[in-house]
Amino acid sequence: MHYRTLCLIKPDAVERGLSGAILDMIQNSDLKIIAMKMLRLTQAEAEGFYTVHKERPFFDSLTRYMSSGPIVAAVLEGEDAVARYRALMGATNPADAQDGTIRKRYAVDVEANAVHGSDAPETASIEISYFFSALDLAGWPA
Ligand code: IDP
Ligand code: MG
Repeated sequence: MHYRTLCLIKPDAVERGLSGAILDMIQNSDLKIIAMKMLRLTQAEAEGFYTVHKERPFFDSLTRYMSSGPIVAAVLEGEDAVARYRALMGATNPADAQDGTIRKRYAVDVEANAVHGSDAPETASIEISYFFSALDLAGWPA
């Protein structure tokens, strides 16, 4: 199936100047970038994005970190884009991530782990619409 997924380059990676290298890895894996922007979330906006994690002990720290500086948001498209981008990102904890993955290469720790990727096609479409309007994606066939 042809899917879209949401990619976020998180504040730790943007701050270290890794956006270009990460986007390069994405494009080299045949995922197409069909929309992209740089922005900074408020903590309330980060809480809205990560609402599924609101009962987790790391929620406050996570949302403070995600609002601590600019991020890059991008919509990726391709065959099995959701699963393929998850594989390219690697495990949540970089200590468990495989060689050649974005997190193995660039994550600092389990929280500041460089990138976000949607975990299923259904969550991908909700997450994409958190950052992008229909008009932002209008140039591409659905
Ligand atoms: P994912 O980003 O690989 O999908 P999730 O379990 O959905 O991982 O967690 C969302 C984000 O919350 C992670 O990417 C990471 O930034 C943070 N996080 C997850 N587990 C922990 C933890 O145990 N301590 C601190 N932060 C965590
Ligand atoms: Mg997740």
